Amino acid sequence: MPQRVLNLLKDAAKANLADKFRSGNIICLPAQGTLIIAGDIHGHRRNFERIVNFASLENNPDCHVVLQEIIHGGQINECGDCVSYKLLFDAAEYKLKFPDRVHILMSNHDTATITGSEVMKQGRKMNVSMRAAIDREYGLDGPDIMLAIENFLFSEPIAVKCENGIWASHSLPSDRFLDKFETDIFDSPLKKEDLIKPGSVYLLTWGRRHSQDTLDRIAETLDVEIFVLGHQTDHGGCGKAGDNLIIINSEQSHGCMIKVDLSRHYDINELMDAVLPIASIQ
Ligand SMILES: [Mn+2]
Repeated sequence: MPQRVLNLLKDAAKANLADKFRSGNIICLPAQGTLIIAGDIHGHRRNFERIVNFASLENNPDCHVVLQEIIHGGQINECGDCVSYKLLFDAAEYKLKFPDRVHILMSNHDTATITGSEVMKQGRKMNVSMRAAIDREYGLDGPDIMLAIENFLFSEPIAVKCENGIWASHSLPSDRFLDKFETDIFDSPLKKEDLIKPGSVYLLTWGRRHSQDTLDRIAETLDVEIFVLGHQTDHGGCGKAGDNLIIINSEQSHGCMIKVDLSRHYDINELMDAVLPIASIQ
């Protein structure tokens, strides 16, 4: 059993790096097909399954799915610890099944796991909790499983850029760190220190509450029209958080996703109309 999981994570990490749409650490999608963007999942298995069913990638050869922040939340074991790694394994399998069309973005819970820094969710120390659950399930193999999880997370791309001007990432640098943000993280191999404050992957995945001025400056730098981010839960399932920013969240019963036609341009209101409540899917 541990060997199966170790191989799965190793192969899925290779698939992350070998994704044919990956350029540096960005997934660049052409003006063709559809893209489903999900927000934070946080162990919400039912929503993950609904997104997978809706995308039906076996029947839709031009469809891509973007997932993010799979871990930390959802089911717990008999000791009350977080077993969201099981959903991460399922997401890794999904990646392997459709290696060039499933794209799993690096989130701040991922960076915290990779760097071993603590991250709280609803008052719980999530890294401690998930590690305890892994040790309970895998015993002496626990540290190897944990290392394979970290390697998988570290292989993830950090953004998706579409030819139609839409950009998806977990977040963007916040106003006061914008001047410290270095865009070479999009092109160069990532280093662990990029994930530690004030490294630029840290800033990209942890930033919140962006002013319109910041959004406009980043949009110009990255040549982007509309940002679709996760990470912020204060908009419910979805919300407009700027003239060019939509936040989506997929971790609750009222969670949402966005279905984008990659062959056309959108204004922000048209893209808001492309938001779908996940609960509407069987
Ligand atoms: Mn987050």
